[in-house]
Amino acid sequence: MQSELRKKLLDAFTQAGEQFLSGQHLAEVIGCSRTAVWKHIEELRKEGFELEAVRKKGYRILKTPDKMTADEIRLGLTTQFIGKNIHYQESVDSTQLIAHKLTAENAPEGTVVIAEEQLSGKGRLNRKWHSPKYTGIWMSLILRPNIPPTKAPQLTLLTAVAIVQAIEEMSGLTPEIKWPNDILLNGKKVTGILTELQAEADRIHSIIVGIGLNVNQKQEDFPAELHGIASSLYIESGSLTSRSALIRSIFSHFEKLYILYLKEGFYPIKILWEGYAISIGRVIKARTLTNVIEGKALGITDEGVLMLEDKAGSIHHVYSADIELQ
Ligand code: BT5
Repeated sequence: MQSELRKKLLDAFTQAGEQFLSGQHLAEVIGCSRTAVWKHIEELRKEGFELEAVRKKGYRILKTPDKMTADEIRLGLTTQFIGKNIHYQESVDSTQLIAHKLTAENAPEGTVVIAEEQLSGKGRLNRKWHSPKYTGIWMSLILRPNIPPTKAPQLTLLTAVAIVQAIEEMSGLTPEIKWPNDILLNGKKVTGILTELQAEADRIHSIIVGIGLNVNQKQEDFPAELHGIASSLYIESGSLTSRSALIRSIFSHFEKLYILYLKEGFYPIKILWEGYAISIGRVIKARTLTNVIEGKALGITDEGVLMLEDKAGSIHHVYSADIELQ
């Protein structure tokens, strides 16, 4: 976790934009000595920030490194609670495991675990999630909504909408959502979402939403088994995207949707979700843990459950499955 002083310093630079901030002003805002300000500025430089220092004017930030450190993300972040606490590590087994641990230590809602690389990133049903270094966004978000456990899957759908909105904003690409947890570009997967729950029968302790987003990978960065299945924003758009700017965008879209959801329920999210959904109206195959249902996807219920109509005209409610588009 970063220090409070560092947070205040980056908030001050965020508000100042291109304006210079004097050492004296920074010292007052942050509540420390000018020497301490100078030390923090030197630390930012070591992390790869480029700062301009001009006599009698002060400091301003010219360039930020393309890392996803808490500092890098914090500069320009305008959310109230999502991403306000960032736990950053270069290399981890899985950000989900760390998030579970932090949850047990009472980390506040909105805490995020971010890594540059995962050695055993996981998908649903313990599948593997390929998470190479410095190319994608591998993160886990801790939430503590006051909803019954049965509604937890709605947060997967909400997260998908937030990510699609952020990708649209940052890259101009138009992704589609494949129920329940895939985001596709040109039919290939660029994002997977893994929602895990800590709950009692009728009460949620926390929800940990894992997000894996392929950002700057080139084709050759994917292992052979993912060729033809997976893609990245770089492959689809031809340009590199700043991962930290994309994370800030995800945080801000997510927070708006989440606040709306807590206030008004799932219905407004459902309407947005349907606008991006790929499978609605198409014949699909849903593989659940116990069987395979083939039918036309009619849409999702007001609760987020997929509705399939089979050949005989019966309607099936699917709570969790892998979907194959026919
Ligand atoms: C998912 O599972 O799509 C959920 C992925 C969640 C990953 C995040 S990263 C941060 C957090 N920490 C973790 O350890 N996990 C979460 P599922 O629907 O089961 O899809 C898994 C399948 O996607 C694999 O079996 C592969 O076929 C494919 N896959 C693996 N890595 C991929 C990648 N980087 N891009 C696209 N597809 C991938």
